Amino acid sequence: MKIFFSSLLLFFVFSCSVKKYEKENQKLWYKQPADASAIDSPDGWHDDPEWLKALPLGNGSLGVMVFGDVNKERIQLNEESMWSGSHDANDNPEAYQYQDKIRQLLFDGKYKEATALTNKTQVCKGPGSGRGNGAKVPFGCFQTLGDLWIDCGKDDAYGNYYRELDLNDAVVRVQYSKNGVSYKREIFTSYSDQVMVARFTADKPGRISFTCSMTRPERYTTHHEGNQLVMSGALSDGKGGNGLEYMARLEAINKNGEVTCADSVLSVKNADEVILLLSASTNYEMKYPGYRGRDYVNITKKNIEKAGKKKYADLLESHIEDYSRYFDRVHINLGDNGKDTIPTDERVQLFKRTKDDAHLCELVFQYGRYLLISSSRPGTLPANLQGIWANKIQTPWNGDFHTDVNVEMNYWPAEVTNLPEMHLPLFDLIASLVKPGSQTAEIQYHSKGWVVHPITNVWGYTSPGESASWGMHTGAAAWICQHIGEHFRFTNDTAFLKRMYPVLKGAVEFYMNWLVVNPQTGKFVSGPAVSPENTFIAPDGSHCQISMGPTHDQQVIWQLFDDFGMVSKVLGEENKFVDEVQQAKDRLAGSKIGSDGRLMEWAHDFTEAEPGHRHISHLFAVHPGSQINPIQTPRLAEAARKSLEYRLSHGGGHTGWSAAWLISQFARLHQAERAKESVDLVLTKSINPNLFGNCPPFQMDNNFGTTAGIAEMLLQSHVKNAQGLFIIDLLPALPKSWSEGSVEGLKARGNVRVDLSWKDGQLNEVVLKPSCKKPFIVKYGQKQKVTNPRVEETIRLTKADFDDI
Ligand code: FUC
Repeated sequence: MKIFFSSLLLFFVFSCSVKKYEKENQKLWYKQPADASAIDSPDGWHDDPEWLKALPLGNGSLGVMVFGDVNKERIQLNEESMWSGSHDANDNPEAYQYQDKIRQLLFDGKYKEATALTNKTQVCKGPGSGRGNGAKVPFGCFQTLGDLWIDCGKDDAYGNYYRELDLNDAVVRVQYSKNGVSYKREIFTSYSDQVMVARFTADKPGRISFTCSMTRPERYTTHHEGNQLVMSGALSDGKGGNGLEYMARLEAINKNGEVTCADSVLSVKNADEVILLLSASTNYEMKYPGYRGRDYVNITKKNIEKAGKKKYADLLESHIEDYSRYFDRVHINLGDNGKDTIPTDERVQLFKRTKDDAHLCELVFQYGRYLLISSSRPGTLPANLQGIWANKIQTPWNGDFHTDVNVEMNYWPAEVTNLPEMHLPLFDLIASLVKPGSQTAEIQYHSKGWVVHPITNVWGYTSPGESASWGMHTGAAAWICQHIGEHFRFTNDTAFLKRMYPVLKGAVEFYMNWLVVNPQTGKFVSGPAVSPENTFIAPDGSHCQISMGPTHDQQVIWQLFDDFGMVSKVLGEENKFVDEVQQAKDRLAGSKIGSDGRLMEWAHDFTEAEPGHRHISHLFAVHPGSQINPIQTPRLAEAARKSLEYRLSHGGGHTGWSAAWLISQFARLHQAERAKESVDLVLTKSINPNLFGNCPPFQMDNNFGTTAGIAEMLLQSHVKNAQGLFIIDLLPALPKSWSEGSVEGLKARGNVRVDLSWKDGQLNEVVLKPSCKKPFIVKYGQKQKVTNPRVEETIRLTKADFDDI
């Protein structure tokens, strides 16, 4: 109990002393360290429990996991472009000649033969992603950079232990006492200075002594350059040679005491205070076809040199300034019930029993925003399956960019939770796929434009996957391009649109060539294609995946064509091609309702082989699309609701990302309690002690999906009325358990900032700050109000304003 009160005391001392402003307490905190002496499992797919207690920091490209251990500290290191592998020619020139044959088999209902022929002739050439184990094949794998070890050399007893990650300033703090001395550590990764900074202090002089070393499971050497420790090496190119080159550089700045650096060890003796600076880089460049060229050695030198000239206080200040200008945009209160007095790992366990902790929901909401700011910055790579954090050589699914829900989910919170800048790396990735994707379109499909399938990497992989059952997701390019329209709808940024128009047009060109007419219906259908990773039972009882016109493809291609029409109009692009695309859109086979009232996943009312399947791709049009919604398409929305309930009643939502997607789905269908139950499902089934999400294994998309889902419960704006005005829907899915609360700084489409507060489950007040004069609709319940804002005007409405309508 004494330890508890003292760490509680420390907790309050800390929170009072450091933070610039006192808004919400948004900390992950613990009473014990993650055990740095635990050995990671060599099995890439096996999670390491102690690593999942460590605390993540990131500046978009440099990611670290701080264990906070006392006698021997481990800081596990990542650099976003640490990828084995290399660009490779995986497109299959044999594919094209079989496509019409496969289509005919499918129109004739011969699904078994068609699936077999697709598997034989349409998949990529070569090993593809190595079935998710691509570390040693050209596809490659996102890998750990290595570990920084800080060894005090003795295993002394310690007390008063406390560690935290403060989301308000993105700093990890560790505190403990040992031999009558109180020690503190502060660690952060600075975007403005491009270094990790770790400060070690004690309340008595000359007490800081430790040795630093850097290691990696393979392919590394360390040496010293003057007083700097350097780790470097080259990864496998997947073709038997050396590929990417990398470097990490460490320097210690001491107050009194002595620092020496020899061979592979940096030693500190009897210092009053020590600041460690670490920089890392690789020779990766997102430039097709070589993807190399960055002067990584000098980058590490320059970053350390520059940071080394700054005072610690200035390093910390510029970091907090840079970080909080994004993070502070949104504040949320879901009816705090004071449970933040319990260490985070304990309250996660408690939540499994009680499912009653509004503050944990607030924390997880903000954590998703924190992780996006930490893993996706202008100029960096986008967040991958693990954000930018991985401690393995073989990361699950290669830590790649899966485009059949996962990378999209990573960016669902970006706009609505007011982090549009964090969305930009995704557009760099999409634009970088145009060249290799045009190759794939030409070689595999003899088509103009560009295409990507369900997986891509940092080497421009755009070919199908190595198995048709998941690899033939031809809707992927259309799905990922939806983000272009979304970014514009939230920002009104026409310069961005101009830049991305050729990218969008290229994808449209591919689908205009890819679509064929279904001889039975006269409608345009996509195929041969899969409904991502799902299997149906064909009339002959065989388990198949390939069909013509799976609902998902029809929906994402509709969205792409609709967005192309909208964007062309905004940019004044009027021409024959634009008209043809709109005609094609109207001729696409649409979503249908099956005999049991559910939305059909395939063009035919097939039985699913796995009724509780994790993917719900045929509900794209409910979320993140907008074509199906309770306002304009109530029948389809009801069918979608039935599909969700059916999935859940058969064990659906069993992966973290799948449960997170359910939050947004139910919110879009105005099913408040079901949406909240899905939040609970994520928090009880798919969360680790450090609040990292689980697929399992560890996977970050559900962190982002949960943040986006909670925002969808409080605010929506994806539907337009008949005059094309966005309908800003207030509290569309507010659960009873969040009866009182507020949220500030969310964004609605049309670039409108929205602050909301509610009491007894009813709207208290909404404050809308539009950034332009465009009128929009504000909806609360069934009541709608048209607004004609003047620029920069603030519009305040209360429940009474809607009661009067
Ligand atoms: C898809 C999902 C899996 C996992 C992987 C990264 O294959 O079906 O659950 O999330 O992506």
